[in-house]
Amino acid sequence: MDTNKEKGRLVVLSNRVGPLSDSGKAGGLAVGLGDALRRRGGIWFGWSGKTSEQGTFSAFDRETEGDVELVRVDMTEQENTDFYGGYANTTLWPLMHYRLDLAGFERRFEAAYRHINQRMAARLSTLLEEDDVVWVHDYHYLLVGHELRETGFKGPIGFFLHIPFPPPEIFAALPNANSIVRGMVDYDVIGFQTERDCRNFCRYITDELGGEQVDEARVRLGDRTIIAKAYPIGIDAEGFEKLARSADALALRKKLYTMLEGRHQVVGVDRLDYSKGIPERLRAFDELLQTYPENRGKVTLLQIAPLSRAELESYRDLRRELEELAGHINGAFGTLEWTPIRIMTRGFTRRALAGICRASRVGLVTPLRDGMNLVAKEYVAAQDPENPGVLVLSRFAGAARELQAGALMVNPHDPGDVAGALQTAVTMPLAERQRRFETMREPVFRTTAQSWCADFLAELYAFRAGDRSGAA
Ligand code: ADQ
Repeated sequence: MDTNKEKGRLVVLSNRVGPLSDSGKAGGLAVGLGDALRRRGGIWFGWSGKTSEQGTFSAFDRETEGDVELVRVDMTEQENTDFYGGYANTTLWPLMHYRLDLAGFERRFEAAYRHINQRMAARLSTLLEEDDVVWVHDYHYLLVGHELRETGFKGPIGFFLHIPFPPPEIFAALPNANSIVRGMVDYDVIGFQTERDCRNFCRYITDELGGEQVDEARVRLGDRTIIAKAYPIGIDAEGFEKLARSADALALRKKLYTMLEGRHQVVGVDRLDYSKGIPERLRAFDELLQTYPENRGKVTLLQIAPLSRAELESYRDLRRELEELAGHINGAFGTLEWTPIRIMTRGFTRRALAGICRASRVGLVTPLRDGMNLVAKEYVAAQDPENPGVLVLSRFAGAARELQAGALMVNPHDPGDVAGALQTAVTMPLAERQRRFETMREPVFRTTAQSWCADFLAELYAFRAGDRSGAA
């Protein structure tokens, strides 16, 4: 990457800010963005995670590290409930994951969403300089680009959607869907996890709004021509591999091996979210024990599922369902020496996660729908090349595109299919495990968090104010 061509500070807006330093806590995304910000200098702006009476009018909370400033503002209690719990996670999240059955459409949610997008853009605009390049992240801020243009900002604005974009037939169910998509066209570059998501968005523009697909990467609506492309996100693969080989991870592995007493461990790591297919996964594990009884007493499922959005009913229901299911399966099959399923809802350090992945014979990643799924890539990066485990992967994860040649691909809705793949995984000979691992290792180490950032930003920086092909 030629950084000389990339003049201007980088300004990032995302729901949560940081951490910037390589504290061992930063996930791939923070590592990638942190690198990019440090290289160019800039600002990372977002919500403080706190509520206060002033809300988005609160004083900036500013923290400086070298040439990078982390800037945060609060929200009011009401803004947080209606914007974050409401439109972002009750309306958009289920809709984008093809779950119209779970989506709630309330007018006050949409009003709060438009208000917060406008407020965040207004606050951000007071920090901007003329040469800045702005990169907005995720479904919380679909309209910030539009609102920034209203403040008069003329520099390039990019947007990356971390979650899927559903087919137009689904997205059209959103009240005022047309106005949301029209607002998105004020971004100059829109990045998606997969070509399918990108195609769905472009189809919305052409089929629902009468726009035009100009070429593979560009779409036109009215007087705006923008870039819409897939930029699959990756992880800090070398960093994660290093963590998996660290002395701490090794100590943890030894402890796990002692506990397992020669049994195979299957691991699942997911935020406790209905998009991740965790109950379906437990049912598949149940089916494994029913159909292939030789695994009883020999295979354990460790499900790490940190609580997420616990203020929403659908998430609380999910937790209850999981606990019941695990209780039922453990009650039916467990023995004094062996508990079939263990569920842990606490957070782990990245080092511990890397160690757990390396100690697990199978990585079970079966979302019903997922933008990418970084856990699939982390599982691969953590493996011991001499004795690697097997990845069982949902065909509905964005990661399927890059990993399908090496993973055992499954339909997460079909417990028989997943149980069959688990049986294949626990009995797979070493040579085949190694061959499959090598096939997956290549894309995981090629498309990383760092290269993802660099590719997206190269496109965005090329789109300087004067060259905005869509500018009137
Ligand atoms: P998520 O839905 O959060 O991300 P995922 O991509 O799997 O899903 O990322 C989760 C991250 O959290 C992983 O790095 C994982 O290691 C970490 N994690 C999970 N459980 C943990 C625990 N108990 N302790 C510590 N860390 C834990 C959204 C989209 C995805 C997309 C990403 C990135 O839904 O589809 O891949 O953004 O774009």
